[in-house]
Amino acid sequence: MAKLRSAEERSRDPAAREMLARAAELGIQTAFDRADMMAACPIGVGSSAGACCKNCFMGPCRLTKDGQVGVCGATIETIAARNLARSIAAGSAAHSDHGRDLAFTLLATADGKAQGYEIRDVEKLHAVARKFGVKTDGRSKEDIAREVATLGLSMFGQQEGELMYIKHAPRKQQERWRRYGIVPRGIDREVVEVMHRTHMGDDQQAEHILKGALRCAMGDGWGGSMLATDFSDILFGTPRPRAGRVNLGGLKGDEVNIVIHGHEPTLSQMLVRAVNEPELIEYARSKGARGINLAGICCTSNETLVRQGVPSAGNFLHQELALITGAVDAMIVDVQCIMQALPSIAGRFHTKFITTSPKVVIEGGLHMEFDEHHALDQARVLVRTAIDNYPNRGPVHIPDIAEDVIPGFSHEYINYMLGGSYRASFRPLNDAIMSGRIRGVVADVGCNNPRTTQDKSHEWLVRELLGNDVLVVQTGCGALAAGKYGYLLPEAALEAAGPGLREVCEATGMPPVLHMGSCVDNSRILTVLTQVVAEGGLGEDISDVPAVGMAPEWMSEKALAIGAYCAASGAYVLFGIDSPVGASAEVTRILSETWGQALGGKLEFVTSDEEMLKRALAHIDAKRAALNLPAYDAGRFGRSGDLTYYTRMKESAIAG
Ligand code: NFS
Repeated sequence: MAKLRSAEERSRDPAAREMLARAAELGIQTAFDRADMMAACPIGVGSSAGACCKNCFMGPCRLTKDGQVGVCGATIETIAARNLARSIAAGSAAHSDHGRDLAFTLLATADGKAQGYEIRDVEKLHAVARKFGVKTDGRSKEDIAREVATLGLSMFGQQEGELMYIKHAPRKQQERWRRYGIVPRGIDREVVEVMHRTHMGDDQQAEHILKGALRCAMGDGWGGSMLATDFSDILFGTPRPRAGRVNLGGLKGDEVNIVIHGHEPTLSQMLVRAVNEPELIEYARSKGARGINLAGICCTSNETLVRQGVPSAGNFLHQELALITGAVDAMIVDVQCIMQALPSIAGRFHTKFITTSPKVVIEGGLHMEFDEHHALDQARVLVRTAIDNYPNRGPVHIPDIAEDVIPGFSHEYINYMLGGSYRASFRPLNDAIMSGRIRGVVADVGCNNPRTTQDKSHEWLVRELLGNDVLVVQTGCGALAAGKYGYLLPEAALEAAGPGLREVCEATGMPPVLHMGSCVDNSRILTVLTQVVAEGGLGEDISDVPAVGMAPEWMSEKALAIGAYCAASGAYVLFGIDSPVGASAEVTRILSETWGQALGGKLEFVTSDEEMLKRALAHIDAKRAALNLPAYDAGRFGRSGDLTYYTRMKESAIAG
């Protein structure tokens, strides 16, 4: 029988440990148990133990020895590259399809056909219109939005040329992309081409297969995801810092709890509106509840946390645990990262588990299909369904654990924060990096994975990076992880920050850990890096900047797509857990050396957090040296600054 790990080995989070004990008491299985009981297939998509090809039915072929080939003669290099390419295509498809739906919502909003939606951020609409080459003078916001949305939609079916967003990257990086042949033509075209190229009997040279994968990932990062972020901001507002809370303690014992889980902000934004309507609050009271509490999981949570401060019940591995509290009256899901185990856990309680996307139906769930044309009415029906279910609650167990956070750092806000409205600029950040007060920047992003201790790597790496004077930017479940341990509160994070970083943060008012949004918002990080390059002094393209991306607890194909487009964009990217291409030394080399030479960025898989930190700091220091910047010296700084700013910021956040 498989050995079950202790609660401490399963999660770093005390709230999760408490709920795991509760799950055991109730005899409910979670992903933590299933990960212990189901050993990962050692060859699966690929690992040091071998690789499996199931792209045709002569196999599946299982290659475990050097020089072995599949029935068609496919080598381990081809198989490892093909498997990775297909994962990247799936991840890119998921992000980009999310972008497509937002484009349709924007179009319907412009046409006055999307009930409840409006163009909330006209400034952002104008900024995106300028990027798209759309005229704004003398035109109504609806007119501009209609053209912007139509152009956005056309990027999916574009067959030739270059995706428009590409020309907004640093010039040198664009040239590298053109030389290496990875500029995406159209978002959908690149996904289709990877699927074609990896079909039996097609592309059979590892580097060439991976070039196709990079081109596809570029269509995500500099296409579908970037568009998703831009259009979400236009419709729902560009994030600015606001107070919120993260963890299961955000659920309320005496209110109707509605948990929204998945990725798209479309329905969740309408739910935010509906739960604040006086008639529905009154209706909840009529059922004996004190009010209605909306809480999120995964990236839907990030979307509503950064925009409205809606509490987050936690990251990926909290989805089952939230249900086990018995306090969730309805869990409403849209797309992505939704475990199939949820309906059966919901069935152990009174919880209504509701699927809403036309793309996602889950056996055992109640399907109430969402249609943006009647969004607000549908949101009201969903809220009523949850309220009607409140009186059916049985015993409730909610851990009294949640942490205050201040998320919402869009690149627009960072720009403003550093310079104020009259001289908004990245100059103070560039200067701080150049002087060595800030050693470099790390993006810690990505999932939880039950194969490792939940949040342990995120928490340890964020703490160590801060202590090494590294500014941390975050998105996705990594951001929610950091939030649980206090790193998204400026004052608390400063306690962990090294002297130079602390000095800069105290002087400029910038927190040392910046929560920038959901996983599609990794595109915001590309924009920040582009602006840092444009500001001057830190090289000519993203690969010159002392910056690293990492996903220490990754699990999804979307994470691989992000890793690929960040590497293509010039970033050094480190992934934890294990390597999906470990079966092939040649593919491992291509992702690092070949991509490094051609694009300036690379993708590496490492299994230990210590090694990840070591490589990240070594890369940052090497980039500093290449720019002729002073070597990082922890002892040089830390004697100025103004701590009172943080005392004030915390007080105002608490005052709400
Ligand atoms: Ni990203 Fe968001 Fe989380 Fe991983 Fe899933 S929620 S899109 S894939 S698990 S970070």
